[in-house]
Amino acid sequence: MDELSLTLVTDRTQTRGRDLVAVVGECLAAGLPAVQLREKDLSAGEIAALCRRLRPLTRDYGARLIVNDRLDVALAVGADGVQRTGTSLSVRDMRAVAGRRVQIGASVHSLEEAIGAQREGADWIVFGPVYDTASKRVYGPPQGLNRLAEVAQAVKIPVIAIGGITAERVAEVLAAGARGVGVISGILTAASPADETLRYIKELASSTS
Ligand code: TZP
Repeated sequence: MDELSLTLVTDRTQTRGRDLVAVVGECLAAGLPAVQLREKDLSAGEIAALCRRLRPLTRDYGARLIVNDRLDVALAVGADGVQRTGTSLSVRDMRAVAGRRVQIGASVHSLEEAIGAQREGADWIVFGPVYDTASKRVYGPPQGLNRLAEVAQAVKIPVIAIGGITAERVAEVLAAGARGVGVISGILTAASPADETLRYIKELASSTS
């Protein structure tokens, strides 16, 4: 499965009290190709500790481990990638530090940011929120499918859509030009995160075939 097609973005406050690593583990067993650890309130040391619990699982299942924001942690734990946020080092600085040892994704919220991230050498873009999402009201109103399509047409690197993406919405998001989707609540809050992962995977497969 295309590694960029489905990224589970973590938020351990949304697991309904279940252990985050256990939840991620069952999603990986169901075929999840990528997980981005995004626990913004944790220290670098705590993020590294969580990564070290996730790394063997992602290796066993052949999935990618991406660390949100912290390039230092990504390098220390041998993660596959880092996801740049608006307050992180620039993509250019990250590349200067890491070279090709990790891939670099950039979270963007506008066409200009998307083009800038590509220019600086990002490997992929995460664009959103596409739909209204309780997980990220802080980024204001949803961007919508038209803006997503605009961004996807303007850059050559893959665009991952995020924000309010349910399994039912996968087809229209891919039709707008996204290479894949990033999901928090759609999977983490489900009664069975593994079953929900499978639903996304089936939707992705039928939308790309
Ligand atoms: N970036 C833009 S929206 C978002 C992030 C991290 C949150 C997505 O969460 P959900 O629950 O999948 O809508």
